[in-house]
Amino acid sequence: MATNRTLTMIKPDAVKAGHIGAILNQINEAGFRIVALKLTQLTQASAEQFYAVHHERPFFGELVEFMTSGPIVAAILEKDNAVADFRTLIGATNPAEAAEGTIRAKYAKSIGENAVHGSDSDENAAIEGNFHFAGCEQY
Ligand code: 3AN
Repeated sequence: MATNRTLTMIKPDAVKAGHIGAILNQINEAGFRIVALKLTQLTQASAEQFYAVHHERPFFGELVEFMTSGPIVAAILEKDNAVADFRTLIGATNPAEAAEGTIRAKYAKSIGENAVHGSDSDENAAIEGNFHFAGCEQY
């Protein structure tokens, strides 16, 4: 089940810039099916929990501040090989290194404000999907 799903967030920078529709369209056109979707805002506590793995990194405070700075769109996406294919679609963490045409190359401003999140493993995709969505919200 988890092997064909991934969790994305359209981050506050891209939401503020009005890119929700364009990014969801690119996701759909790449063959992903949206199986859960919401506009929401992370609290300090929920952002710290979501990014707990990065707690010791020097950018942790900045990351939490940015991710709580405005609404985000959270979505669970389904496709064969979803985790790896979605990371290819979004491009490198640093938009300056992201391949042409990728979501980060088109919409991200910097390594910190990089437009979208994509799960990095099947295990984390399942954890992150359940972090944002109750079972009855996942179709
Ligand atoms: P990815 O989102 O590509 O999996 P990670 O897991 O290394 O990248 O980093 C998680 C998030 O932390 C990134 N999406 C980005 O917002 C932020 N981040 C990563 N590296 C830096 C950095 N050097 N400076 C500021 N923020 C960073």
